[in-house]
Amino acid sequence: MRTLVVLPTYNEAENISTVLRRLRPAVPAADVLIIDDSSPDGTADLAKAVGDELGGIDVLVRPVKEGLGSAYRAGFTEGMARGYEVLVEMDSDLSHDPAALPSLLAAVDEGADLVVGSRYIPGGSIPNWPWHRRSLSRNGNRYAALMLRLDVADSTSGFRAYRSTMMARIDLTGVRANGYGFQIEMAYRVARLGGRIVECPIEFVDRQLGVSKMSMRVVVEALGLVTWWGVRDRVVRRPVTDSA
Ligand SMILES: Nc1nc2c(ncn2[C@@H]2O[C@H](COP(=O)(O)OP(=O)(O)O)[C@@H](O)[C@H]2O)c(=O)[nH]1
Ligand SMILES: [Mg+2]
Repeated sequence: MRTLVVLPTYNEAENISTVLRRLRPAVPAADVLIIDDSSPDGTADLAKAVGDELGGIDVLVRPVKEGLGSAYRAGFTEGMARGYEVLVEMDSDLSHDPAALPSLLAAVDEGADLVVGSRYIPGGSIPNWPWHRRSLSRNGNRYAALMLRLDVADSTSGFRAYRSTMMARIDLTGVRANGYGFQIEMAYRVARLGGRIVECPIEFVDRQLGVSKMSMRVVVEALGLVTWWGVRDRVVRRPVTDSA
């Protein structure tokens, strides 16, 4: 299946070259689209240079930093316009190991509409997270699953593969969340559309270089949206369409 790996970057100059060099042998047939929000550290130029060397790598530069969800929406829209059958998302900081991609893609091949690389199923792990970080993520995921009646152990994971025909049924312009909530919202929308969601165990390695762009604000955004959707689904009982 024709596959596009979408990589969002903001100040990942220390990581992007290694990510691309590990991605290429892991999935030789896949193309790559980097969505860079004019990183001041020159990530885009570096990515272009490595892309020219390795081939099959495009860089889309956006003028201002607009957030992770917005970067993915732009990448997925472009990927669908170009006719890819599978759209992959992963972080560009080496937290997600490109070597895990073939197992995610195999699950799409076997019929999944969305494959989530999961830290919270047997075989999944986060070797170096302190207990408070683990607990926030684990409990946030439990809360989302309960509120949204979502049978996904790790709906905040950003390591995924989508079948394009499913992505095409999602109204991306209506997707509201931008941080961790973006991942939850996308899984929620796929589930509401009756899509088949499969989880595949991954090891999530904390970034070694550069800094995280996520903040408490994106956690609050996710909690607020999940609570609103959960309450709305119980009180209003709207018919299943793709709107959230
Ligand atoms: N294009 C773009 N990429 C972003 C933005 N915010 C984060 N990213 C990228 O999204 C990925 C995940 O972000 P990161 O800061 O590592 O989040 P964390 O792993 O949850 O701490 C990384 O590849 C970032 O470079 C943004 O506003 N625009
Ligand atoms: Mg990260």
